[in-house]
Amino acid sequence: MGEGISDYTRFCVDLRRQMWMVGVEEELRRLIWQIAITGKYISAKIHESNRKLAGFRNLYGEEQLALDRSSDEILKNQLQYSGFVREYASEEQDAVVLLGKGREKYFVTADPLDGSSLVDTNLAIGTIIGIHKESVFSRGRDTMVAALYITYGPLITMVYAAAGLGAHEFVLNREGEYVLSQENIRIKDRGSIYSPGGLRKDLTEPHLKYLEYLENEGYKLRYSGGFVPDINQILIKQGGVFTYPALQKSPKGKLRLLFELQPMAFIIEHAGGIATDGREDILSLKVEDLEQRAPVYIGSRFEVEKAREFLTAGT
Ligand code: AFP
Repeated sequence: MGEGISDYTRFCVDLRRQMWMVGVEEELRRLIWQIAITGKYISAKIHESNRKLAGFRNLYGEEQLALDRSSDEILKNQLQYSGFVREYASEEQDAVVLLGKGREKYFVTADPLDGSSLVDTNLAIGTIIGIHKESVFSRGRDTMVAALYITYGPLITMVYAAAGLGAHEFVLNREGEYVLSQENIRIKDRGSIYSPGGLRKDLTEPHLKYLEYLENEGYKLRYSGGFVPDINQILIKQGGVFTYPALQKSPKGKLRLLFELQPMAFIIEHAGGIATDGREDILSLKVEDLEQRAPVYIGSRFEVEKAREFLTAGT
């Protein structure tokens, strides 16, 4: 957006206007806006939730909170009537859901409420969305056209990136509008925080050596157990690294490639950062099935490349 726009004017720029100004094409603008708006309804569910278990388990055998399922329902219903979505894949659904008549433009992936196990602790949690122009069973770099996440914290914020058009943050104001707070967010090549997932006892030797390196370099540990706020912190503090690595007993780590890693990798890359599984770019990994997990190193270029050095030393 033009430099001449005053801060006050900039702050009043709402989501739809900003997407038009940076050049997001119309149908994608309307879809991103419709998804972002569900943040208001999911937030309302969070406020009325009593963390009751829904008595169901998801594809991964994890107990689902009523909140997980209601957040998924809110998203699915909104997308069903958007007119732009052909298929919907969600962490809370056992299979891809056909939403349209087969001619709609987009495929949407969702982790409707990531970190929901934190809801009773009042820590920030989030919604993660990937938007694809063709079947998701391919490489994210070939299929993704946009991604967004919503953070439910002291403020409700939304970050989106659309192919080639940067990464931008909005705050939901009292009137229920998303207004621009940061445009064209850029991550520094080297940061000062690290967000290390996984239990120490389960970590591999090369990864332990990498963590020791970061600690000796004086990186500050910042880890909440919520992927969305932990990634958001690296984006908004403009640097650092989040990792959930290969574990001794789980070489693919914990986080889901389609629902969690691809959207965040898309956004972080649009902010000048990188995301790998320790060796290969996350967006270069082929999605074979919905359950697929991958190790992840995501954030500033220096820290992620340094991880690759430790993990490939001697190979
Ligand atoms: P839940 O959705 O079950 O709370 O898991 C959250 C998550 O998938 C991701 O948001 C975190 O980064 C990661 O798990 C935390 O895992 P640990 O609890 O093993 O640290």
